[in-house]
Order: sequence, then C-alpha cells, then structure tokens
Amino acid sequence: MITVQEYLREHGCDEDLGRLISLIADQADPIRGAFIANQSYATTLNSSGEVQAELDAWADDHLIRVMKGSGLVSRIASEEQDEVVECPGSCSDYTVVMDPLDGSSLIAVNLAVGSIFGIYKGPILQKGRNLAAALYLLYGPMTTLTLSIGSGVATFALADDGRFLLMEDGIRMPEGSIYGSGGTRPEWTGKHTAFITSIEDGGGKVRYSGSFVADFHQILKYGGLYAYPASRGRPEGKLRLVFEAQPIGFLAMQAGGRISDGFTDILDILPTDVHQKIPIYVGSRGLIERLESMEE
Ligand code: AHM
Ligand code: MG
Repeated sequence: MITVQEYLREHGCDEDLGRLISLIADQADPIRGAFIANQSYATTLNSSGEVQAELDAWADDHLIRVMKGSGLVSRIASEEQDEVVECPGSCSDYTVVMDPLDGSSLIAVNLAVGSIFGIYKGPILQKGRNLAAALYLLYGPMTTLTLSIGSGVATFALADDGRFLLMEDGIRMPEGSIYGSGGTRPEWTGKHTAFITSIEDGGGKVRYSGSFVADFHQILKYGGLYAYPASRGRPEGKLRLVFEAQPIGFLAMQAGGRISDGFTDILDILPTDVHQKIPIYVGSRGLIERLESMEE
C-alpha cells in the first residue's frame, strides 16, 4: 500500500510542497469530525454575499489556523475571506487558494461535499496552468484525496489509521455521456441550451448533485460534462475562477480532460480579482471541443 507521502517522494515532489500537501491531507479527519457539531447556518455572508453554513466558517478558520502555524505557506486566499491572508515568517513562497467547504448547501442533507485547494509558487493571481499542485478532499462514503502535482492524477482513500492510501494512479478521463448543469433551463443562454440538448439527444444521462467536487469526481472517472454556465441574469455564472475553476481544471487537464468558459481554456485566463466568477464547462476533451466550436 502506497501512502500519499510515499507517492509524493516517488514523484519527485519538492519537499516543502510535499509537506504542505501532507498537512492539508491531515485536515480531512478533523473537518469530517466537525460535521455533526456544525449543522446550522451561520449569520454571516461570505465575500460573494452567500449565507455561510457554520461548517463553511469552521473549516475556513481551521484550515487558515493550521496553515498559518505551519510556516509552509506565504499567503492564503479563501472563498470565505474578503482579503488575502498573509502568513509572515513562512519558509517557502507558496500560495494556497481554497474553497474550504464546497457544496455546503448539501451538509444538512448528508450528501457528499468537498474541500478544494490550489497551490502556486509565488503570487495568487496566476494562470491555472501554473499551479504547482491541485487537490480536493471528497467527504463521501469514503473520504478521498484526489491530487495532481503536474504528473498525472491520483486518488487516495483515508484509512482507519489516518493514512491516505493510493487507490488509483494515472487516472485518465474517458469520453463519456454523464452530464450535469447548474442554473435553470429558462435562464440558460441559447448556446448552452443547444449544447445540453445535443448531449441529451446523444443519449446523455443527467447526474447532478449540487456539489462541484462530487459531481466532478464522477466525470473524472466516467467521462462526460459538468457545467455551471452563464445565465441571462448572471452572465459571470456562479462558481469562482481562482477557488474552484483553476484547481479542478488543472486536475481535469492532468487526466486528459478540459475546462472551458465556453470559448477558451480557463487555464489560460489570468485572473484580475481573487473573487471573480466564471462560467464553467469541465469534462471530456471531445465534448468541450464540440462546445467551443459551436456558434453563439
Ligand atoms: P459553495 O462553494 O458556496 O458551496 O457553492 C458552490 C456550489 C457547487 O459545489 C455546486 O456545483 C453549485 O454551487 C451548486 O449550485 P446550485 O445549487 O445553484 O445548483
Ligand atoms: Mg464552492
């Protein structure tokens, strides 16, 4: 059985980066353990004006405290924080971007949710293609860690003894026909409606839970499409470029898939604001290329 630490060493991961990934992996257990005690909604709004679940705030506080104290991170940008958190005295120049608890509207109904992380060397506002590592924790029937340090994608499962053990390495995203789209059909744009209809006409099977991490994970394994599109009332979509699209897109790309805003590869977009939103299409390469070639 290969642990995540052994995997990182075998793949020649930079030592500080490996320690940081290991530190993040170690937080799966405390976060999972906090679910029962943090079931309600907080009275606070996050930077996007969304009501925070108690667990959103708990996971955010916890992760920031642990990372700040580690000396391994120079700055942290979180979906739950208005401002970038500076970490003086760090021994490295790593930036962590994170969505501490993604899919939090599903906590109360006990569906799978996750935590998303991207790690950059240097400043925050970089193209997703520059990520040194991207990873997510998925709290489902198993707790899993899906990781890329730029040499493919691997998934690990959390064992009873607290170690993450390798389940699958070299994951390749197949072409597939599972699909899920956020938003509502009356609000979708013409191009999005036509694209989804073409998938349905081709025998596509809808599977959408409302948790980006969980919905993406099945696309990673089975192929297909996850979309949170622009809508008539919300041209920028719902999900965030830096915290959600870049790390998940990096993992998709590393598995042979693609991420797009409908026109261009999201990994080539330089963010101008930490909290900016973007329409997201992520999934099998063939499907995303078909979308990009469609007329408006
Ligand atoms: P969150 O980060 O505040 O939890 O919001 C992101 C979530 C994604 O996990 C999910 O894909 C999407 O919002 C679901 O939105 P909707 O309920 O509109 O379908
Ligand atoms: Mg999120």
